[in-house]
Amino acid sequence: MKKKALITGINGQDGAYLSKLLLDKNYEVYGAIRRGASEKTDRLDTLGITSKINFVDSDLLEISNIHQIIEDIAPTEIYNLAAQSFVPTSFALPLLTSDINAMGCLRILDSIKRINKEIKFYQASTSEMFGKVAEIPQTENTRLHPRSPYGVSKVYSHYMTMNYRETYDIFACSGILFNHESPLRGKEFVTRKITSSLNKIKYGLLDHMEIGNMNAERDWGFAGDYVKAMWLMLNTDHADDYVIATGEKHSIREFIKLSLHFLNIETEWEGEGLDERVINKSDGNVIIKVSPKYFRPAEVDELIGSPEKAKNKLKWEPEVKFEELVKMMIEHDSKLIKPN
Ligand code: NAP
Ligand code: G4F
Repeated sequence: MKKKALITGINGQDGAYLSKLLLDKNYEVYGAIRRGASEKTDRLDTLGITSKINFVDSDLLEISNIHQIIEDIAPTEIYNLAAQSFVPTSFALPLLTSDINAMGCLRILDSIKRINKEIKFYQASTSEMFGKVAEIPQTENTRLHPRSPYGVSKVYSHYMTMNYRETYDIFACSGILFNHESPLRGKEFVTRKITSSLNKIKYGLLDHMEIGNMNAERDWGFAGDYVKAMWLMLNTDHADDYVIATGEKHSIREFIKLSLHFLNIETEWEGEGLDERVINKSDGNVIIKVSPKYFRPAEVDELIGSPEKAKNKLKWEPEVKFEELVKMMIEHDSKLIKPN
């Protein structure tokens, strides 16, 4: 019999890549999707898999709905990827963020406990939980010190996942994923903002880009590699928590410089701090400015993860390297601008 997977947040970046992976593995895929005026399936459309998904209306805010869809679908595995996932928004909407990210996870776990404890569960935890980092690199045992309402909400769901595993013997895993990007990344996140904006600047559709803290560093991987780790966690011998990362970090400034290189834009960099700016050598125009608008009330400066446990126990390794990732995103955004 085919395995059935229920994915919350199916039209998010990870939901789309995970759906593709599970369909290729011959799963029946059910997608929990928030109903608005129209259904959002753009990322699934890009991967050409929308028609293969069984959609169900769902919102993590609504317990009766979650309970009902789990009962109706009777999934083998649930991947909880839905979240208010943008860190700056969590400072403006801390209660909503907590309701979705923290309570949403608990609503699913408690429904599993009541309906069928054999259902396997994956929780999308995050490196944001390490926040003000206690050690470098961060492992599954590093002390958590979140720096945003988003990070705090994810710490709650992380511990709740462990708690339901230990207390009710549910096969519940928490993947502590470091930043992972792709051509399907939302344009509000810094990587896609850079690849999309610099392409627009190159082709004359945008005058300049405003950016925040270029000194921040992230351990960036490719989303397509990271969803494989989610599946491996639920398809190994016992439930556990794993850091999923590349073990390499790069600054936002490095990401920008590499993007400019792939776009063949030669630049001069001037000034420091809020006065730092980037000038296009070919016409003397300022194409990048720093704006305080994009600085955060509390920053996470340096995230770098150790994927050793995942390498040893899951035999998982990231395949796409940093340069390849930047190139893939730049090329995708170029194609969107010049389709021919
Ligand atoms: P994403 O692109 O922002 O997708 C999140 C999805 O959640 C969207 O499809 C959104 O639906 C849905 N959603 C939001 N609120 C909801 C609600 N109340 N009920 C039901 N669905 C709701 O995020 P992602 O990058 O794919 O990340 C997937 C998960 O991994 C998230 O939980 C994120 O926090 C976590 N994570 C991501 C990263 C990363 O680097 N990408 C790293 C670590 C952890 P709409 O389309 O309707 O808005
Ligand atoms: O791309 P970001 O917005 O991602 P952030 O905050 O690291 O969060 C992402 O990764 C987490 C995993 O660690 C996920 F849990 C979370 O859901 C999300 O997917 O920002 C990255 C860095 C930050 O330090 C930010 O201050 O980039 C810096 N940055 C500098 N200028 C900017 C900008 N970020 C954004 N979004 N926009 C800017 O203009």
